[in-house]
Amino acid sequence: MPEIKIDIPSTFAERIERVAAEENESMEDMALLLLRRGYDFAVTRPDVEPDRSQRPGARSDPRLDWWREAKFGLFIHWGLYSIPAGVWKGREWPGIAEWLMYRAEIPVEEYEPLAARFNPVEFDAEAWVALAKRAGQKYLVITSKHHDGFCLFDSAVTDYDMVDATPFKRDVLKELAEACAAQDIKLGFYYSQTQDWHHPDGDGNDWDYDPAEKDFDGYIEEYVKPHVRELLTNYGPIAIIWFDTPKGISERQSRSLLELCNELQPDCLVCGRLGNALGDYATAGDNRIPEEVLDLDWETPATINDSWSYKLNDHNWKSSGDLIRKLVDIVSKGGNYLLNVGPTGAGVIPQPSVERLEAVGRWLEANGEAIYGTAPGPIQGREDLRSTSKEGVVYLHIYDWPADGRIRVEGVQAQTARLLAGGEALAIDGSGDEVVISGPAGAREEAVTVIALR
Ligand code: JFZ
Repeated sequence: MPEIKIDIPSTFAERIERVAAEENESMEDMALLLLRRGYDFAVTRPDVEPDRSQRPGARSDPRLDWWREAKFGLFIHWGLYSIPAGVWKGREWPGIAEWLMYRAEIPVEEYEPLAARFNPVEFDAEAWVALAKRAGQKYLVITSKHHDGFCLFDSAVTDYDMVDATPFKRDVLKELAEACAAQDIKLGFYYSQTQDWHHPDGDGNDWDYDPAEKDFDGYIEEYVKPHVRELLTNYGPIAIIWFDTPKGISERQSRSLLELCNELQPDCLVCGRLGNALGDYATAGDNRIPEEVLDLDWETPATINDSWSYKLNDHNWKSSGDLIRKLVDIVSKGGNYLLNVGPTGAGVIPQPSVERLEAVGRWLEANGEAIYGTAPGPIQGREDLRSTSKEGVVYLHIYDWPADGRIRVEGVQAQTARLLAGGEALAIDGSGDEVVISGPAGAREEAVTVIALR
């Protein structure tokens, strides 16, 4: 057997040693097991899981109509974790940066003081919303409370929030709510209902608190519910509440949260990660795009680089062409794309994200007709193109323009073909169910060229 030598941080080794001892396994077997578990989680999970799925009846619920038309939203992961940005005590931790507290098992006592350093003087709600607008996004979802437990809103049930615990003292969600209303962008709140590594009764923190002593139901009743009440009362109309990582939440608990949301704001959508298949729409695994059209309302939450929250050394930016193709791919299969940015601790959205969002926005400016309000098109399962449709028009989204300029599609009838951007007419030769379009040799746009068939 070839020997591979890997340097792992001693804290990892200690953790493996601890679980190995608990489970009575060798360290080697335990490392293998953990690796396999991670692999299962990352690779073999279905794209859309039943428990993050859509409740019965929601598929025909008109409350979702705006969301079905919108297709494209901005996700924002922002909180205390944006300050260390993946680095703790001089060591860079692997993985998504908003999980730093958990990965490094940072005691609450050591993590809390980050709040005193959270002073995002560059924060500009209007500019963030204007960026979403330029990108062609119709809604925005921001982390009101992520797993680390810190609240971006002024809460009466904790002081661990933006207004009470930071030198900034501003309710940034209030400012965002105002900017969204002014610029006609719908506002959604991400809220971590199960995991809370700061609250003694929340899920996840087993380094400060003994899991056996936790009163999870008390946490839901006396902490989560008052938060949901505040979020759905103090910020005007909220379009979406984006719960996450349901884990062991019971059906009764998920249902009671849903009822509370419905009572406070009947039009507010609840995402599938509420748990127990009770959400208004299904949320796919992060960055996962299903292979085919799903007869569900579903969404892919996705990152532009790898981390959700700002991470100092994550430079793995997807190209704008890649993002445009992902948007098209998702929409052609009936989904929505919730694309994320991670602002810095100072409140700045990283420039590579800004540039890419603007590039998608420029593409949408010319081709939005083939995206917004469309349904999956009649041509599916091809590598070289995607299709959408609306009001009798079929839109072909060409990924790979054939060298001879001729595009053959089956299963559509059309009299005319035009490039959507610019309107140039293309020669079309239709016989029966097959259409041959003679385009220019070489695509007109780098990422995706759209042809409208009528
Ligand atoms: C969750 C969070 O833990 C993460 O920090 C981020 O907020 C992201 C949007 O959601 O992580 C998940 C949840 C579900 C899957 C993967 C990561 N999944 O189903 O594959």
